[in-house]
Amino acid sequence: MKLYDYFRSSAAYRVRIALNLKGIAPERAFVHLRRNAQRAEDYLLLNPQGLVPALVTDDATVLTQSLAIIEYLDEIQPQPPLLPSGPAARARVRGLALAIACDIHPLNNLRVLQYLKGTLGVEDEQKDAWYKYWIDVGLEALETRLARDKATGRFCHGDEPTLADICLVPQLANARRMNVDVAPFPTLIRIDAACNTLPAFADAAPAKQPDAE
Ligand SMILES: N[C@@H](CCC(=O)N[C@@H](CS)C(=O)NCC(=O)O)C(=O)O
Repeated sequence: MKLYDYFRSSAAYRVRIALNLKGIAPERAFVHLRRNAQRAEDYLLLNPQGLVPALVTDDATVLTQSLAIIEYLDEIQPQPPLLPSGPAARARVRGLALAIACDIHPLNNLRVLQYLKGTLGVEDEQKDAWYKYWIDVGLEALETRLARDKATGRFCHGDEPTLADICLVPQLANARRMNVDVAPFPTLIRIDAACNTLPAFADAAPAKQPDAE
């Protein structure tokens, strides 16, 4: 397998955590997003969306979208499972993961920020306010939900890491990098700390990647 990765990409960070949990170590290729390598012709041939991650499987199928890639990994290597058993529990975990992957992360993606600044001409201050606002709104709802639900345990769902934790940890790392105050989210902080005691999470951190700058 070959993973197209970038140390600071939170979507790629999700896939790195899942690969580590599964004990799978693919070949890696690094797509430098700040240098727009995601829009180079050779990468667009692989993923016309011009986004990382992409995973090329052993039979040369190109997979895109971090959550689809993670579910693929979970299917080819079922242990440890990344989704709990039971339809309602699985839907809860997917719901938490999608709240991050669909409703927080895309609003703050590099191309969105570049469009705000480059095309719409907003000031840096306004762009940063946009970034922080959407993270804040999203994390606040997640905090309420996780603090209230009985199903929340050491991790987002019970006492084993799932797809929800795989999405939460990179999103919190992003928030901290952008100096968003995460103190109002104690449950998220607690779960993030629990995840990062596990080598699978800690080793996937941006600073530990070969392309880290
Ligand atoms: N929904 C996609 C999102 C992928 C994505 O947005 N990747 C970002 C990095 S986290 C990217 O490649 N951005 C490049 C750009 O915006 O130009 C997934 O989960 O894989």
